[in-house]
Amino acid sequence: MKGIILAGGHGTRLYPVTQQISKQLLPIYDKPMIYYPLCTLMHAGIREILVITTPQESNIFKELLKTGEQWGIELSYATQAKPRGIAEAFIIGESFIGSDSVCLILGDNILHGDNLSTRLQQVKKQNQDSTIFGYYVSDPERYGVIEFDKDDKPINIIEKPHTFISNYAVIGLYFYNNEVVKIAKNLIPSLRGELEISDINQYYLDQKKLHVEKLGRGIAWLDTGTHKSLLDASNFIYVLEQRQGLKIGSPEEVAWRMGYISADKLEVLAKPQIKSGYGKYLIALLN
Ligand code: TTP
Repeated sequence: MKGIILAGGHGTRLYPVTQQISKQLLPIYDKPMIYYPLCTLMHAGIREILVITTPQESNIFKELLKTGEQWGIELSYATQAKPRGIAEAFIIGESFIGSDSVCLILGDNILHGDNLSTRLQQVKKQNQDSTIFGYYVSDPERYGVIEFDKDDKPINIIEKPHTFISNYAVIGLYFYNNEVVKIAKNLIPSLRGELEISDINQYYLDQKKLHVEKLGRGIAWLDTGTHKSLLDASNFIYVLEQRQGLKIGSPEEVAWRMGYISADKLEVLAKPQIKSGYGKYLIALLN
């Protein structure tokens, strides 16, 4: 299975902060935002990952994340000229995906929780035609919301519903079989001119091939699109890291724990980062 991180977009809801810099390069407490979705894919056991950015910022991402070899993974890069929709990721990534299945994560989605790694690995292993995740929220009217029948099967996905459908919002993490490339190529742009990921989900739903995993209480899903949610996400990571003394979203640590890199390699990665405390943390893991 291949992985894609979609990290383009305008970030207009974060202006003026994102006028000159990509949202996904901003810090979430002590790490660049893109580290978090990257770690989610690594936790799922996905090691071949395409990072899609704006053309202007491509080099900064390349300098930050490099080839991925340092973390035992393989990173490639592509650009999206304009934010023409999330589903365009599968067209841009067509040759990268090849004949594989693919997992897409949005560059501004942060997921954290007990057992998440195991659950994602299971989803990958189950190899369903498609799997999306429904996250229980208090304000479903802000999201794409999944309606379930009495047997808990998804029957509808409604964007920003005016009346109550359910509390389960669709998050920015999607697993699809290889058919997704063909589906994306046949999409017609929506009224706002975007290739909509919701149209892809609707296609799988119509074919009765959409599987929904519900994420409940022990999982945090944070998106970071506004000033408030950006600060909330930083505070969340800060509080957890302080309390436990464990880091969230460290690719070095995930790589080491997943067995992608050796202890010696972790030490090498830690050394230049000692001054910020990040490197000290990595060294302490080894002791
Ligand atoms: P959005 O929140 O839809 O867009 P945005 O982040 O550019 O923000 P704003 O609404 O403030 O202008 O995107 C969610 C994520 O998906 C984000 O990480 C950017 C990414 N994205 C793309 O890379 N390309 C796209 O065409 C779209 C629609 C989103």
